[in-house]
Amino acid sequence: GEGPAAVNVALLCFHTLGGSGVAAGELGRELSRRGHGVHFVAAALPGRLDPNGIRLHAVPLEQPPPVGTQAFTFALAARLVEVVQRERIDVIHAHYAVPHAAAAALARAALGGEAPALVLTLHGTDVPAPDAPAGEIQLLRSLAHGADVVTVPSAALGRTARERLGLDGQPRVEVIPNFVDTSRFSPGADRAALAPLFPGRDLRSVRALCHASNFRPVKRPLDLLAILARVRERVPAVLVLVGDGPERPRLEAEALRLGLSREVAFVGAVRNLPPVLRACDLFLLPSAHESFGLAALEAMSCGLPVVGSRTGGLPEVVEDGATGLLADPGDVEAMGAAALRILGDEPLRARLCRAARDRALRLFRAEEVLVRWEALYGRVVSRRSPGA
Ligand code: GMT
Repeated sequence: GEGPAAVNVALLCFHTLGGSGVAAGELGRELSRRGHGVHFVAAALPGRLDPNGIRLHAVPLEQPPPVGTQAFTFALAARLVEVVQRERIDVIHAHYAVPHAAAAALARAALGGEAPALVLTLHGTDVPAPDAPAGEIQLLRSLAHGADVVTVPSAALGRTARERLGLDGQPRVEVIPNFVDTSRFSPGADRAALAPLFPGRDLRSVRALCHASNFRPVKRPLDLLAILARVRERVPAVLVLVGDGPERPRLEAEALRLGLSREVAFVGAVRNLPPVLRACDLFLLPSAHESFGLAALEAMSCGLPVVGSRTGGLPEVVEDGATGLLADPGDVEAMGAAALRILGDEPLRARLCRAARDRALRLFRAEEVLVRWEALYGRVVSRRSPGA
């Protein structure tokens, strides 16, 4: 049958390492595959994205003083005005309230009656804490209220956003989860990627733990080493750390202090993550908070069980007891014990692996989630141009 009408979407997102950039990039890729017009208006394309069929309208991030980096929002808005007019944009989809919804609001004010619809996806860090400055909260409320629809990747973030941004009527807050390309992130245990990370080491009886993040303090990266140390009291194990960020130097120093340097491999940003995941036995995500936990979903899609924190939206991704084991944030005793339980019981691990993959396929497949984005775009576009 005929698919939904093609739309022209302007995607605003961060291109840096992190879930929101990955989520926006993957959305762009899938929309383009399905015949929609995809226009990123951003400093650069999100890291993992291959530019085929996708347009980047680049906005320089750094400008010398006296303009300064604060002018990025203005430059983004100005570019957006041009792109909307030239490319006949139907929907602006902003990932992150600041600066993207702010730039979209400026552009829409300038465009007046020709302004396209605005979809705002919150990812968590852009929802103000209760003790944030009053002006900031008011500004974020007004930005969120200016969108046609606000989406969140988890019901947990939806509750927080409704409460802190006063979103209790219009616009609607809709939960559309992040998704994963389940054919690329596929299972198939293969130790090959591990050997070069631990040269000269016999890895046959060693269990491998994996973690991927941007190493912000909210990820509680030191807990990874505490969990590894507990596991190693009983089982030979190594830890593979993917990504980069502010806490990495501290983590390296702590690994050295604990005598774990040879057991921990820092692989940095990785373009092709699935082979690294497939080489490991278990994924760790001990964050203080996660509004979703896209890295955990990618691991599950590769058939890895997850040991992590019972916080935010993570329990909506990882089904505690079925696709992994969760504990309170900071409870490294419990997480270490959970990891040992899984690694010491192969039938249990095999059951969790299968259930992890099944859950990714059932609830978070790109194809399933894209249908929901298309329906949402269709709805906001027809509301803007009735009879069109
Ligand atoms: O967690 C980060 O530092 C990255 C951050 C981001 O903004 O890119 O991730 C947030 O958005 C992701 C995509 O929706 C979610 O999977 C992460 O859980 C969320 N991070 C937090 O809530 C801390």
